[in-house]
Amino acid sequence: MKITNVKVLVTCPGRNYVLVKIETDEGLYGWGDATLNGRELSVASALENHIAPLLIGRDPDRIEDTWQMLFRGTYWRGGPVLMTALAGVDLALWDIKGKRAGLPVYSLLGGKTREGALAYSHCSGESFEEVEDCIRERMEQGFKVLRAQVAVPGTHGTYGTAVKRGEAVGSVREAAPFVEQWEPSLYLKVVPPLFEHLRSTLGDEIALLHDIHERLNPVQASQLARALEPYNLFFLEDPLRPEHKESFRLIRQHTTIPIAMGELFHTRWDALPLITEQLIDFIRCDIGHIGGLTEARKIAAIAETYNVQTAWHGPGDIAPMTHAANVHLDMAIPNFGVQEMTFFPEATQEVITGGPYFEDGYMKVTDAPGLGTDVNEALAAKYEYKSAYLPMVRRFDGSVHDW
Ligand code: KDG
Ligand code: MG
Repeated sequence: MKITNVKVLVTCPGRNYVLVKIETDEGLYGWGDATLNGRELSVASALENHIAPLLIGRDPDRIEDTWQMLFRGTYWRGGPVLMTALAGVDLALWDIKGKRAGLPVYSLLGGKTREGALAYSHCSGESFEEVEDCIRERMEQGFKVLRAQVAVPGTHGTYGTAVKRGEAVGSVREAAPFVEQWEPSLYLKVVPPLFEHLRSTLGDEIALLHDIHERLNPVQASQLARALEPYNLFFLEDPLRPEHKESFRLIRQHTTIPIAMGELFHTRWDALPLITEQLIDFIRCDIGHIGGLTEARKIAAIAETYNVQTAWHGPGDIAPMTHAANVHLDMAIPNFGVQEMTFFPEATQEVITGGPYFEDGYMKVTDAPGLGTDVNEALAAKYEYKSAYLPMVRRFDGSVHDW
């Protein structure tokens, strides 16, 4: 079998997605996701202009060799754009391999170790009561784990709390970046009382977690982690920027709260020191930004060795193919922890069909061969790309802060 064509499709059924279709001379094709929120066209260009020509004529069965060729063989390696492009190719090749074998990808990865992947969704609000109401609703839907974020009083646009403006978490704004406000001292004051409220009203049964989104410095993150200890968090996510791996030691020295990290990592070497030094409890790389399943399964194996569990990134700004890859891997590995999930809007589900589904607190995949997703290309073509940016963050004094 040979690769005959690589099609890159940029579509915006609600938000922008970059989809990769790899076609073969035997009529089999596979779909991958190469979406990088706010930088979609850079990845599409890398794929179309630089990567696709290298794939034509190759055997799609040789996933590892293709991965090595695109990562090591091209000299310029790593970074969000190239690793997202590589993930798009990688997922499409795993999809083809599964279809060719007539097996779901989890079966190619070693077969099921569990019946479903424990899932979490997001709850947020302008007040503690709004967050609580959202959690109660989600618990009725069957969720056993939930992320809780609350607006920081005195600021506008707190990360993860845009429900009032009708926007999904991390959603993009057209034309120019929306500027959010951020002050660490105000944030540090509001988060512990949020969890005190949630535990006193909801009890201990529901597992709760919180995303700092890499906005604190090491001492602030340690202070927050300590303050949150009484509330039995499932994990505290992304306390520091990925550049400051050595600072995770400080957090560990001050608290036993479980720590999760990784959505901004691009290779296994980014994740390595945190895993081998056991500075985190959950590795949560984005399979769509670290080169796909081929790299993620290696990271999972390294993590298994060091007693670290997985919690792959699962936001709405990666397409259902990556969510499918998440769950196929979750089903197969022994050290799965939890899976972040998204309910995609109808328009997205009409364009990208199939993918994992939610059932009583767990994500599941069907036994369809490959990743189990497909694309309605005619419909996708009707949703043209829209220029869009992630928000930016500024402090009260006007200076830029990490978003
Ligand atoms: O594009 C950025 C989003 O994917 C990110 O903000 C979402 O932090 C996130 C999460 O944990 O889902
Ligand atoms: Mg996050």
